[in-house]
Amino acid sequence: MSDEKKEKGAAAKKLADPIAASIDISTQEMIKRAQRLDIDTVFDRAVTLKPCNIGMQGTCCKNCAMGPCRLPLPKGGIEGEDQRKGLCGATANTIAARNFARMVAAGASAHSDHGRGVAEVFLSVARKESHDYKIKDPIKLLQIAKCFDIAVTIEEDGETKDRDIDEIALELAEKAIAEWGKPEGELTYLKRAPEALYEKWKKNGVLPRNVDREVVEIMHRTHIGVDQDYKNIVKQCTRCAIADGWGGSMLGTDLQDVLFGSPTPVQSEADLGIMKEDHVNIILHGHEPILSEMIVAAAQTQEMIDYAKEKGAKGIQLGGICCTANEVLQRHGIPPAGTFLQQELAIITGACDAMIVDIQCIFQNLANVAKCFHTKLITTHPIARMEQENVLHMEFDEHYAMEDAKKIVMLAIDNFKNRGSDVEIPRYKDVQVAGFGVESIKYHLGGSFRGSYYTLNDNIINGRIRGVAGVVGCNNARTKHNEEHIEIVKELLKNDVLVLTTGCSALACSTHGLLKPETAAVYCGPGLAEVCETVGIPPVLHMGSCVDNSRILLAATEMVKAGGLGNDICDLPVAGSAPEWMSEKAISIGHYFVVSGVYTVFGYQMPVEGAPQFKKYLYEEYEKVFGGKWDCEPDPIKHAHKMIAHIDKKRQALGIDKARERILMDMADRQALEG
Ligand code: SF4
Ligand code: MSK
Repeated sequence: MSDEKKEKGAAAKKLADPIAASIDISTQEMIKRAQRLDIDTVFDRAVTLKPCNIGMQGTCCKNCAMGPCRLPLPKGGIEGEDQRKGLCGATANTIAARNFARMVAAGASAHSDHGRGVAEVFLSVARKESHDYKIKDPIKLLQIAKCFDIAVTIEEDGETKDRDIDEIALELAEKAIAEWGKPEGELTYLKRAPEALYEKWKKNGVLPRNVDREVVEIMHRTHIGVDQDYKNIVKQCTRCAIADGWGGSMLGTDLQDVLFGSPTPVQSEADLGIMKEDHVNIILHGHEPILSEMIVAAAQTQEMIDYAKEKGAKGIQLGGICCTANEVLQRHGIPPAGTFLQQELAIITGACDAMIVDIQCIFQNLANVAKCFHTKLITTHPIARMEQENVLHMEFDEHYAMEDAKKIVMLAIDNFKNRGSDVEIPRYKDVQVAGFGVESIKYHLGGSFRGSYYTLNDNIINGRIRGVAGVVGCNNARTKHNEEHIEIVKELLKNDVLVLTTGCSALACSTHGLLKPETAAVYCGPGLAEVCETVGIPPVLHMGSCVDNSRILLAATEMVKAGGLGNDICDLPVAGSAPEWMSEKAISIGHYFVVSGVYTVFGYQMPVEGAPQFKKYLYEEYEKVFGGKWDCEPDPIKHAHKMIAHIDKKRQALGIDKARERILMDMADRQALEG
């Protein structure tokens, strides 16, 4: 192509407005740099490629080759009987429910297959086949063993003796792995839910049998000509989503904690500014910590540090993207470089010597961006490879974990010398405290003496804390990057709502300085600020990655157990939110929160608008069955206030609404006196 043509092409190319695309200055700077270098990013592609309106409504079916059958909602809605149907007669409700179900199945599969991968490594460690991993949290191992009815003591000659931990680990590993495909019974972890919730699931016939079966059944039931009742399809979504949240994800989180250590609060930094010009920068991106744990260990060996220095660098800087970022942050304080939408931008700095990816949320376009720089893009997982030639595939084998990890780190170090001179790392980063597990919240808010969620509940009952919100999930290039996460969280804090966060939402909060104790004085209402300042915690608690949403379920269960706030999760003054959701995993997470009793609001449009009856079922009627329901609100302030209204509704039902009025009056009076 001639230069003139190229210029015309570039001029005609629609580009994103960096200021409109993101609230992060670092992101804006890197979008501008990419545009200067004529490298397209997701932000530009979102301007040129518009979403399909019918797909967005959830009413496009391509489940057989007679379709795709597309059933958009007519302008002005439906009057009288809904006559829309596909070639086979499938109604808009059936089609939308089937599409929704397949999203739940895909999301549950992604989490659960991740969990299975961890369980397999745990089994190989228990069998002493992998020597580079050790059991780092034996206390958690014993706790989980109890859930599986594994004896931790034995009787010998009338004496009770502790069993060998390795023996318990092996029994646990074998039992845990069976959860994916056992032929009968129900998932073992279901009994960890509050009794009232378990009984509700049982009464409604949605107790999952094993993880894999629930996914397979969704795929079967949504095949042409099988389940044609949207309510019955949603019932299977429920069973599958529970299998994710209270099964595959929860097992994944627990076994990761056993193998890699349960998180405790650590201080770190966040944003693209964590990358260092004079260091070898290795970016870890994806989800499973199996590999990233080893890379962290390898990069911290003196051997690798010396090797980096030999090659002219001052050291090795690791940084994370997406949920791998959360995993290595919560256990090692490795700083995140960014969220889902910043993955291309980390390479655009020109300072990324290697990006190591495993599974989920990895843009295929990374390969095209990496081609413009010296960056080595390395895929490591057998199920997630890239077709582009410049991508290296170095399959990771847990049996040779440290050896493989060192090879990868050395490759990054060797690549340091190939870095061009045109490096531009944004200067921005913020400080954070991350890594609150269920146990550390117990410690910080309950004290080691009480060892329960008593203090948290007490502060909710006395009104200082209005309620608790889980704000989680992705970024979506159809919305302004990070804006909704941050506005919603700030509005919740202002109204005395304690926030628990995971996934990319947690990374957004860390980038915007919301994960530090000092945040309380700046953004919180007086009640929440007082509690956080007394206890010394941030008002937004980082609880890990996407699979770690299971920690939020268990935190809610602990609140029920601590007493005073009803006897089921649906009684608690809590709400959930995924402001900028985009992945199928988010739909599975949303659904398991809903059917665990949580009012859950999504920010970006849900694929239900084309099927009003199906939508009404999820948004209104489902609450009567499970106590939780779906909702969607794109405006961040309205979104937060919907959550707050729900929290207040629950406070009123518990009879604790007056306490809050009293406490705030007391505080205002006190402040007036102090003034
Ligand atoms: Fe159309 Fe029915 Fe085939 Fe779907 S399953 S594509 S609605 S004919
Ligand atoms: S990484 S699923 S963009 S949260 Fe878990 Fe982030 Fe969503 Fe991927």
